[in-house]
Amino acid sequence: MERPEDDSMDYSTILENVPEGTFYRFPLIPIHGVPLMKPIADSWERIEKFQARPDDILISTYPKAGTTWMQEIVDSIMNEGEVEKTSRAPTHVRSPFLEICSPPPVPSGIDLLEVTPSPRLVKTHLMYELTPESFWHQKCKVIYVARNAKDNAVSYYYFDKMNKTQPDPGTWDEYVIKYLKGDVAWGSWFSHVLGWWNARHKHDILYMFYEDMKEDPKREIRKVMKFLGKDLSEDVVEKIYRHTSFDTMKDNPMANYSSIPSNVLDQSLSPFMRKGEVGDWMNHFTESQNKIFDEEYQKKMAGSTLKFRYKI
Ligand code: PPS
Repeated sequence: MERPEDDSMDYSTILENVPEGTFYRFPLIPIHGVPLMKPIADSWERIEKFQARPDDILISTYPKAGTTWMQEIVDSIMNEGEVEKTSRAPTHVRSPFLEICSPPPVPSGIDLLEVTPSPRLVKTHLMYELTPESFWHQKCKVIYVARNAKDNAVSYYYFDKMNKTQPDPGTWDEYVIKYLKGDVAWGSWFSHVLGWWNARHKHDILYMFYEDMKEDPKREIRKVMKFLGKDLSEDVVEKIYRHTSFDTMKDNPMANYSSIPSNVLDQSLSPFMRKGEVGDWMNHFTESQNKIFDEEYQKKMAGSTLKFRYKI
């Protein structure tokens, strides 16, 4: 299949014109105990056997941890800050989503990846244990971004409202419990962040934090540059910093998912680029939700050296 990287219009048109009923709130089916949306579970064999290339860069996150931000940073670094190049296509075409699957005729993440020229920027939300083995055989570079559990939960709640392919989140009160149990797409935040943390020295993994990126974006951009072996001038760092700021990305149709039609992402319910802050959880958690959350958190994170910041 020939699919040039810049045919994003084509992709959006396919999504807009799918037969009625193609997209619905897909149920979650456990794969090795991790709940995944049915089309992903149905394609699991193909996903598991995905063939990575040695120069693939894998961006791995729990959903809503700062994936799109990191995708934009890495693509900007790879293109040495040239905005004309990073504007060639929307995020999901420039950096395909490995495991995403929808019923035909929508191309899957792997369909897109197979026709993407190297070096490919691959997005995944898979837990470490579920990540295709070929990434390790090929010794690929991996950038993992983690975000504190509470802000991550709030962001995921709004996303589950507006993403018409994921289970309905219910009320915020119900969601807090579901999230703590890992009863959401891609499973438990705890297992995700801990699985990747414990694996960080086994492979070429850069473990990043959303809160650090908010605190000092240029410092964190330089960290990613170094990891990717890119030596760019401070002028270019400045350019990348501006191009990947929340306000710029919010207005950038190639980074704000506005090309995905509302039958999939309904941005009138909640914008994809929603707030982009550390500490928004304080506007959502009641005292009792916070107490339940903290108790569970202590249990699940006990003994780990992995620490998060809940305000900066
Ligand atoms: S997804 O659907 O899993 O790929 O979503 P993801 O990109 O991981 O997370 C979306 C949240 O990241 C925020 N975001 C940013 N914050 C700060 N700066 C920049 N540049 C940026 N880009 C995206 C986005 O607003 C979502 O967080 P919330 O808290 O919902 O605003």
